[in-house]
Formats: sequence, C-alpha cells, structure tokens
Amino acid sequence: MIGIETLDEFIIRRQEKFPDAKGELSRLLRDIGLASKIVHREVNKAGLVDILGDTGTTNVQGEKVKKLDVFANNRFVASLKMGGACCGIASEENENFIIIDDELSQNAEYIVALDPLDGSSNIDVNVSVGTIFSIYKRGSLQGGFCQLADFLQRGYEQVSAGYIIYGSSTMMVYTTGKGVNGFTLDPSIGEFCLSHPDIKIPKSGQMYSVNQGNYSKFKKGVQKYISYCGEDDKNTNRPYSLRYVGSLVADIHRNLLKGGIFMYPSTSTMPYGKLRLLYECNPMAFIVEQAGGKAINGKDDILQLHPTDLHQRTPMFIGSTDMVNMLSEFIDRFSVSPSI
Ligand code: P6P
Repeated sequence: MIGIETLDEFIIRRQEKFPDAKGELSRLLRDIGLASKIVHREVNKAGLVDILGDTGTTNVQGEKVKKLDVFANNRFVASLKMGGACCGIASEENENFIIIDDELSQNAEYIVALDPLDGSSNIDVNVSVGTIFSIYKRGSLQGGFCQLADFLQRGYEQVSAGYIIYGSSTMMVYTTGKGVNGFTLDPSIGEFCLSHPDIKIPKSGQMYSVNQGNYSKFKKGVQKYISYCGEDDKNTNRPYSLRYVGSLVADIHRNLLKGGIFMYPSTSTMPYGKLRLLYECNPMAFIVEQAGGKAINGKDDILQLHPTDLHQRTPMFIGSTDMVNMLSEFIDRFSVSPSI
C-alpha cells in the first residue's frame, strides 16, 4: 500500500527545503487545515442541526447571510488568531479588514484574504460549497498593525492560495508557487491525505461553465464564444458540454482536474461581474496558473490587476489555456475595443 502522506507531513517536508524558513507559513497552512476540518464537520451535518438557513441579516455584499457563513467565518478567524502566524484578515463576511493585535500576531509576516464559505446559498440544497484563501507577505512593518495596503497587492504577489471543497469528499487544494497539490480528508483519522500530487490542468477541455441565464446581458464577443461552444459542428464533432454548479469552488475544481473554462463575465447590470478579486479570483487564478492554466478579466491577466478596494469585483474567464485563448480571440474579434 502506498504510504499515506498527511497535509502536516507534506508541509513540514516542503519547509525542510527552505533552511531559513521560520515555519510561519507552515503554521498558517496548518491553521487553515484545522479550521476546515471543523467547518467540514458542520457542513456535513448542516441538515441535522439548526445551522441551516438565514441569519436574517445581510452582509457587506447585500447578500443574505447563512448561519453556516457566520459559523465558518468565526471558525477561520478564531483559528488564524490562535495560530499567531498572521497579522490581519480580509473576509467576505467583514466590511473592513480584521487587525489581529496580540503581540505574537503583530510580529507575524503574513496576511490572509478569505471567502470562508463560498456558494453558501447551495448548502440548503446539498450542493458542494467551498472556502477560498489567499496569503500575502505584509508590506507594513512587523510589530505594528497591518494596513489596508497589505491587502491591496496584485495577485502575482501571493505567497500561497488554496481552496477547500466540501463535496462528496472534502479536499484541500493549494499552491505555494511551486505547483498545486490536493489532499483528501479521511474523516476516520481526521487527516488531509495527499491524493492529487502535482495537479496539472489539461491544455484544453470539453466543458464550459457559465450562467446561461445572463446570456442576453453579455458582451457580443462572449455571446459569440458561448454560441460557438453550443453549435453542433459535424466536421469537428465539437465535444462541448455546459457544466455549471453555481458554486465557484466546485466549478473550478472540476475544470482543474478535467479541463474546461469557467466564465463569470461582466453584464449590462453588473459591469464588473460578480466575483470578488481579492478572495475569489486572485487565489483561483494563482492556483490555475500554477497548474498550467490561464485566468483573465477579458483583457488582462487577473494576477496583474491592482486592487483598490477589499471587495471589488472583476469579470473572470479561467481554465484550460487553449480555451481561454480562444475566448480571448472572440472578445477581440467582436468587441468594439477589447474591453472587458
Ligand atoms: P450566479 C456563489 O454565490 C458565487 O459567489 C460563486 O460561488 C458562483 O460561481 C457564483 O456566485 C454564481 O453566481 O449569478 O450564477 O448564481
């Protein structure tokens, strides 16, 4: 039987390759792993306890807050505070960033941007949901409070990014800039075990993911690409299938493993799209690019965008390189100016 390598063992083994590493990033990743095991437990019994449904409040996004959103946010924040390896957190659930002001944390090198439970509207109907995280080195001086600028760094500055998908199994997929690895939670031992080493996204794929209901509001180039995917071309026996879960982590995870393109374009009613740059698009773009794929906003690489606001949105087209490049050609060919 192939030996089991747990997430903790993997992190420690990787850290040994960096003699001057202080172990703070390792600690941070393990803190995230711990919190996700606790969220896994709640997500998997959500139907049995009064943790489903709405809290009756709305968050900074103006969206209904689910009880499990709040639970997950509190869990990750508590675990990161306890770990002392990060000095601040920007979360989808909090309008402003959280300063962690104990002495140990103030001396920490890292900040975290977090979507604690993405796709939570799907929980009540038992569809996969996920946690997305993004880690940067702070620019502000260690020993003092983190600053807003620490969170408004370009995506290519990320030190690490990952997601946890709470699906038919719970998996943690992450990168530290040296490839992408996937770990499946074995609840019988309470450990994430290496199950998908060195993930590479296929250069092309057969699946395209988009909310077809917004078709009429998309720019012409995007409409033309979607129509191209939907056409039945006997000559090429075009193999496309539309797959759209409506949960970002689930849609991207499938495309990462099987190949495909995920699109959340701008629309006439959402000129900057729906997805958030800091804690949805940047971490997913880092992961997919590290796996050999591509992520753009329709014109520029997602990782090159300069954030100006914690919760700013951006259109995103992400996945297999050949498919993203073809979409880009359609946008250029059919748009007045290759704008997003
Ligand atoms: P729509 C979930 O609410 C989410 O933020 C992402 O997980 C998902 O990709 C997207 O919104 C779905 O949005 O407008 O298609 O329902």
